[in-house]
Amino acid sequence: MTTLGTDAGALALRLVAGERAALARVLTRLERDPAAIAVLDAAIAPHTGRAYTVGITGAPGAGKSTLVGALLDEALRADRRTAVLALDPRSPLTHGAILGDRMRMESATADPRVFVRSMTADPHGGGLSATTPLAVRALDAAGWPWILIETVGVGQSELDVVEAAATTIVVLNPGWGDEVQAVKAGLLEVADVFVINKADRDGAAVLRYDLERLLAAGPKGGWRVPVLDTVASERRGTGELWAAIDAHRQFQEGSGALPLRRQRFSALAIRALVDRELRVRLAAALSEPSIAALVAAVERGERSLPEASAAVLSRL
Ligand SMILES: Nc1nc2c(ncn2[C@@H]2O[C@H](COP(=O)(O)OP(=O)(O)OP(=O)(O)O)[C@@H](O)[C@H]2O)c(=O)[nH]1
Ligand SMILES: [Mg+2]
Repeated sequence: MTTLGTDAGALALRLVAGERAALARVLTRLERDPAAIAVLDAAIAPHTGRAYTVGITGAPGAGKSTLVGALLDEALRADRRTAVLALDPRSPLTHGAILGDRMRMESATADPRVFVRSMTADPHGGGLSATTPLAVRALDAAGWPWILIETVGVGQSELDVVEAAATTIVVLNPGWGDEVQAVKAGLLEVADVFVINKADRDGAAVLRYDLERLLAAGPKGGWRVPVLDTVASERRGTGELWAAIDAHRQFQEGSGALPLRRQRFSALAIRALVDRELRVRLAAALSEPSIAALVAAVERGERSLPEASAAVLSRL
């Protein structure tokens, strides 16, 4: 334990000093080595709080990765150091996310002013809710001023940390009017900026009309949510998207909303870690030999279900 702690602590110091290889190793350990998380995050904690996080979410295939690639090109032109976390909570067995994402962001990834990292849900479940905020904090402590977080799906989990990014971009495509209706409450709650990507296709105007009608209900906390058209595959509209991100940041800095966003992020991060720990403990409790006797007692009608559940809970 001591060796592990010293080792992880030294690694975190190298990360804070800006060593790229140390950052990559820390991210890998946050993903795969639960025993190192406490030491790593404790070493990182004093150096967090400077980065600005931008969540980019939307359905599979909406063009999020292509859009992020285009944003990176734009960032390089503006000499803006930017890190990307590409999250795929879907099973790696059914989806070739990582290779594809690398290719879509390829033009920028060779530049030292850019850092791209993909994370895929482990096939044993648990998702990425607990790991993501730890990874964001590591990137922050490593000195990346802009962190773009790409993830699939909108409003699917109350633990979705992307929805607590300082600015959240929801990416939609022409022809998705029905989907917009179906999830509109969740969309409106989450989106600080709407992007209609693939605006080269038919139906962009209809979708814009639908979105603007939803948004007509009023500005969100004083912020008027913009609806932008992009053609990410042709690098069109991404300069305007950075401008919208900057405008939202300025708005929040002026209105004092930013500290609340940061608090929401931390609260969700704590919940996600607790949630994961509870799952681990529950699985352990349920695999204890004594559980068989408890189940048998329920089967025989000698214990009620709430009694049995209370007995399991008492072991967590
Ligand atoms: N016509 C058109 N195609 C686009 C545009 N942007 C992206 N695409 C294409 O849409 C497909 C999906 O793009 P991705 O960037 O992988 O989409 P994604 O949302 O990251 O997908 P997942 O990560 O799998 O959910 C690719 O074939 C892109 O080339 C666009 O603006 N117009
Ligand atoms: Mg993608």
